[in-house]
Amino acid sequence: MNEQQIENMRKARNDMTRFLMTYKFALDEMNTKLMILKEEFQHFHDYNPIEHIKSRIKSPESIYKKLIRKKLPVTLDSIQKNIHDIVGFRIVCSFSSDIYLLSEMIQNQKDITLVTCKDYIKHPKPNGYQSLHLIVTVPVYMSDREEHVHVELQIRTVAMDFWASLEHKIYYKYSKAIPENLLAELKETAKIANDLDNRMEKLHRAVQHIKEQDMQENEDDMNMVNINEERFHLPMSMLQSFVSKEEDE
Ligand code: 0O2
Repeated sequence: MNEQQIENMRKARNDMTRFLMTYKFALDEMNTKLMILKEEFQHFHDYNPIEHIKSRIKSPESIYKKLIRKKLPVTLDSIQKNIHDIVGFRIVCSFSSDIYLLSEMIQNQKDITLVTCKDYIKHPKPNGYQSLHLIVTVPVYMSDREEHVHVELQIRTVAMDFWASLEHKIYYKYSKAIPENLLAELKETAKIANDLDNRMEKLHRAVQHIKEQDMQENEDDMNMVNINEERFHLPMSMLQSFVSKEEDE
């Protein structure tokens, strides 16, 4: 390579780095949003709807392979326009109902725009795959510009995640076509995972109902508040003042 070619390659590498930085900021932004939702939900509903979250930036190699597979131009413009899963989140929820609750909470945020929603829970894929896929944009504010960056969110339950991870592993190990009987078996296990989710959801509802009844009976904690892992006393007169103001309005 001559000097000029080396210089051009260096510039291309720097452009790619700057380009991917924007996605890293979008990942940070979405992470903060999810942490806030998780903490707020935990506080008011007394349980954690998010079991765990994994996030990743798609590697340049995977981006390149996807462009080639889809016969798209290999340019930064083309990547920005066509590859919407450079930032990917996998959010694993405790119960099926949490998936839709979380999806709604995310979509209700004013600075988030929904681009596509694929509901593989209501309409599982032929192989049995279940998950809710959202593509959204989040704004990223930089020193000289604002960009709306695509983020993919895959939201699913523990059972759906377990199934998808194993199915993925099975496919990776097999270089040949998978025999029909194994495909049928995989589909059957997806049904079992779905049945488990439905039964856990029923149990969860029953327990929530009992908790709500208990809360109505126990008013001892009325003048205490927990914030930032600290327990504060709330003067009763202060609470009464809030209540009378609200009643006046
Ligand atoms: P990776 O490495 O996981 O990111 P598109 O992204 O729009 O070109 P598609 O198929 O229309 O492709 O998107 P879709 O249906 O939203 O699926 C995207 C991602 O969902 C996949 O990413 C997988 O992670 C996951 N997924 C979809 N179908 C299945 C499935 O049958 N089994 C499993 N285990 N995962 C699935 P990528 O692009 O394949 O790769």
